[in-house]
Parts: sequence; C-alpha cells; structure tokens
Amino acid sequence: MSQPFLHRVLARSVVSSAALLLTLAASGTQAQTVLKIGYTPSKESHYGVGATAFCDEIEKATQARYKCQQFPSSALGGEREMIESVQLGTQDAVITSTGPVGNFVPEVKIVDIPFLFRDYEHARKVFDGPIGQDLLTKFPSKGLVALVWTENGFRHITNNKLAIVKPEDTKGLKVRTMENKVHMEGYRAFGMLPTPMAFPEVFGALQQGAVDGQENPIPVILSSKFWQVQKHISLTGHVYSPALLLLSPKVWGKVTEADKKLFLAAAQKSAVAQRKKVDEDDANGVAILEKEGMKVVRNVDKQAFQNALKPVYLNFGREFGAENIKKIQDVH
Ligand code: EAX
Repeated sequence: MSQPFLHRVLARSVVSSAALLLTLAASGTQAQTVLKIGYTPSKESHYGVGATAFCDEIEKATQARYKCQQFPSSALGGEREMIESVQLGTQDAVITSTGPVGNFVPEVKIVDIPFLFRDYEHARKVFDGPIGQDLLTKFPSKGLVALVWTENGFRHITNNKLAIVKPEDTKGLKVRTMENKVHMEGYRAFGMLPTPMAFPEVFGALQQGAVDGQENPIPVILSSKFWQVQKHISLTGHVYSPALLLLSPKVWGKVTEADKKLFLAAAQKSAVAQRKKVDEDDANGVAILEKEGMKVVRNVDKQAFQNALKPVYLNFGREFGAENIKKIQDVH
C-alpha cells in the first residue's frame, strides 16, 4: 500500500467519525441544553434579530449541544419580571433595555440620562469601550451575567393629543415611561407627567386612553404597531436606550471555559445584528409610520429640550458624579 493512499484512507476515516459524532449530537445522544430566551418586542423586531443571531451561532458553534427556545412579545413577562426570573434561574436569558436594569445594578443608571449621547456612533463607542465594558463587570455580584451591550435605539415621543415641538408642549401630558427613575426625573423637567408601566401593558393603555402617549425607539414603535393607537410622533431622540443580553448565573456556571468563549463570540455577533436592524429601522421606519397615518414632527426644538434639563443635570451630577458624566460626554 502506497503511503499517500494510506493517508487518504486514514483521513477519510477521521472525517467519517467526526460526522458520526455530529449525527449523535444532532439526534440527541449527546446532552443538549435548550436555553429559554425572552424579550418584549416581536420576533421580527431588532430584539428578534439579535436573539436569532445569538441562538443560531451558539447552536452552530457547539454542534447543537446548546440551542434556544425564543419567547418574543413579552411571552415571559415584562423586562423587570424577566430579569428577576433570570436571577432566579427559572429563565435562562433575556435581551432587555436598561429600563429596569438600574434597579438591579445601580451603576448602570448613569447611562439612562437624557441627551447624554450625541448619536449612535458616540453611544456604541462608549459601550464597546472601557466605560461600557467596566459596567458589565458589575453584574455578577447582583446575580446576573451580562454577555454584551446591545441596542434598543434613540427614543422618540408619540401621543394622541398634539404635535410636540418644544418641551412646553408636553406640559401635563400623561406619558407612559419605563420603570426608570432617571428617565422620569428628566421627563418631568420637560413638563410631562411620567407614568411608569411595564411594556406588556402599554398597547392597551394607549388604546384605552389611560395614558396620552409613550416614548420608544422607531424599531419598537414599528414592531409593536403603536401607530395603530397613536396619532403623533415627534423625533425628539431625547434619550439613547441601550440594551443588554443577560444570562442566568445558573447557566453560566455549567458552561465550560471553551464554550464560554463561544457564547461571548455569539453575543458579539448578536449585538452587531441587532444594531444593524436598528440602523435599518431608523432609516426606513419613519416613512412607514407616516404611511400608516402618523403625523411626524421633524422640526423638534432639541436645544429647548436640552435646556429644560439643565436643573436636573445638576442633580444627576450630584448622584452619579459630574466627572463620570463628563467622561462619557468626552468620548469621541
Ligand atoms: O426594550 O419598555 C420599553 O419601552 C422598552 O423600550 C421595550 O420593552 C423594548
């Protein structure tokens, strides 16, 4: 038998035993862990895109030793509830906005300050850089594992009463907000009456007129069909809304060191995909909302909104350290 021939035979048998292992894994002979991942918007939303990218990637990278079952559209509850379940380990993963996260990890609150980020580039740079990465390290002591910063988007105000151009226009307006004290303090300074509420209740509250309006990024307004129950949208972009992919420590504790690397790489890919969907929705979504009948206010007096915040920025400076706010603003 010639040497090259022997090599070819040996190589082929290695390939076929690898294929056999794959088949065993796929047929369930090898243990498979199914991770329950939840989020509030629909499967078609930016969150769905992010979750699918994460799930596809871990399934592929671990030869299906790990896969996911997705629970979109608040099927496992609102964001606060899901984070609690992830802490307890009754839910494995969640993609959530930072809305309620500051109630679990107080260090995160600073990133919810209105008008803190100039644009997407600024925000993404901060979260992918040392400030954002350092914040991720604060989660384990609070019973959560933060795999990556991902994105919800810049938030805009919708309502049924009037075309909002300047902060005074929001005076006395009952606006649903997230359960987030930093947002609420800022919005009160605009003139609004902030009404905190979990996301699953928002559509009904708008429909029944329990609140006049709400504020969310274009991808959420689109995918949740808020245009069916809201007349006006003002492109205020008054706050950047970051998101996170959180995992239960119960899961993370069982993942091998090698698989942890695969999970982290999958999380990175998921954030890239989710941000790309935010970019697409921001570019195309306003025209869609307009076509669906919403009245769009583009000439928002952003400077006036920013000026209205000056007094509360002093409070934020006292609470979070003016130098820490400046550190974020100084990222270019
Ligand atoms: O994270 O609650 C909200 O308004 C959030 O933006 C939504 O759940 C997506």
